[in-house]
Amino acid sequence: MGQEMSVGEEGDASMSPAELKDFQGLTCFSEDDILHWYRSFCLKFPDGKMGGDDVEKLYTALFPYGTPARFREHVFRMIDADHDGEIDFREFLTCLAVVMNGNSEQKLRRAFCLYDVDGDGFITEDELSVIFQQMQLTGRMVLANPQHAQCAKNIVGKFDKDGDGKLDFEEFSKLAKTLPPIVDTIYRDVDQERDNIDKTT
Ligand SMILES: [Ca+2]
Ligand SMILES: [Ca+2]
Ligand SMILES: [Ca+2]
Repeated sequence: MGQEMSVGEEGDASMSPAELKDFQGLTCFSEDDILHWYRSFCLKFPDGKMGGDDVEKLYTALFPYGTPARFREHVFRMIDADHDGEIDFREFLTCLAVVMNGNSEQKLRRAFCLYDVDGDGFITEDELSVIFQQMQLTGRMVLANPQHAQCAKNIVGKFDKDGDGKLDFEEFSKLAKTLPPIVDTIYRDVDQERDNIDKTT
């Protein structure tokens, strides 16, 4: 266990060789990269969790052109995979991996979480409408039809194949294939500014 490092009292935040391997499998980062991120994470966040202010910095890195506060809680959902309200190293690293070199399936899953506001596994018209509205506030997505509610209704109507009035992941995938900006806009600025992430962590 030569590589083992421990963060505060949180036993689950220590990095064993098995975890290192696990992270490698999860992220495709090299061992050196993971240990590099881990060291800076431990240094910055000795208790193994990112608090509110720290997450704020992460947002600034991810979205250098600024995001309204209300949009941030949606981005937080993309990162906080276990929904406990905090970002641990695993969540930080997997998010970083998806943002930096994730495949389209991974990006799609994160995007689904962003749109699925209440986390029930389905995207409703209301959820779609809320995100459209807030994306437009950030200047991220300019919809041909500025009526968010109507646009959301049209989209759900078109892609809701099983007729339950909402989009599951499979239906959302079809939507994203037809309308790539639905997912691309979330990551666009990130791709351009990924170097900033390193500077703030
Ligand atoms: Ca969490
Ligand atoms: Ca939902
Ligand atoms: Ca459906």
